[in-house]
Amino acid sequence: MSNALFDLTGKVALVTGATHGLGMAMAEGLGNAGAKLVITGHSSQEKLDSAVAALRDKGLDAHGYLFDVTEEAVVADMVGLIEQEQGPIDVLVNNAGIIRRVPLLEMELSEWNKVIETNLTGVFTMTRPVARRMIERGAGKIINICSMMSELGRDSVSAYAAAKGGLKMLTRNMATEWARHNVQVNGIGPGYFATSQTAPIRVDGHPFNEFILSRTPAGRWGNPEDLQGTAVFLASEASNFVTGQIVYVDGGILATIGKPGNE
Ligand code: GCO
Repeated sequence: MSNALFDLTGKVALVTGATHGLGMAMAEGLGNAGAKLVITGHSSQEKLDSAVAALRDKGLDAHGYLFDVTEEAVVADMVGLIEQEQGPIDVLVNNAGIIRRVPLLEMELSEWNKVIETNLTGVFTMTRPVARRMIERGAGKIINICSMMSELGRDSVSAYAAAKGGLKMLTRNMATEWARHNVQVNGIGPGYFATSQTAPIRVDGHPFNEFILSRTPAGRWGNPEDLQGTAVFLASEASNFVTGQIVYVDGGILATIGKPGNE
């Protein structure tokens, strides 16, 4: 099979929330496939600059822009600036997100709103100005980073699950409305990955760490690099007739009811 199907040379890929973790790993994978990288952060210019430098140290063409994806007017201006400075955005990866692990009855409304606003509404505000330009050009790839919580519930992550469940359906609706314009919209649903976001529940001896190792047929936490192939596939010509799909990269979690603890 021709590797040209997966070649991103000449493409501009924008990854939100990519100063670390899964976003940065996916950006690196897209860059290794030939894309020019635009990564965003929302709080620290220093972190953003450091992430851009790290990607450049790997020989990748990377550029950083600091803005909050939930601020609609700012996003519209930044998308215009990015396309002016870096070229048309061919691939958008909506990765920016936060989590708050609080039992639902104890969660403040402000915490709920912040999680929904960042993880779900932020995809609405970030994607529309990019999608309008992709539609004008007659082509584009949008990848929304969903979650195990797009399919499963878990104590203490209700707002996150509601947002990621909603993101699954937003992905399908974006796919529905924009397929006729040759804009494919898909999701990636990471399983449990070794990142700063999961660090608190991953420490050796933490009951959740043991639980995930037993609940994951592959018997390990994911490494951020495990997402790169799926990101390249959904960003490339290889997925031109794939849209509205959520690809779960989860080591088999969603395939199984699990096994008794003594096996
Ligand atoms: C949690 C985890 C999960 C993972 C990921 C799974 O608290 O259960 O943080 O939310 O981060 O979203 O797909």
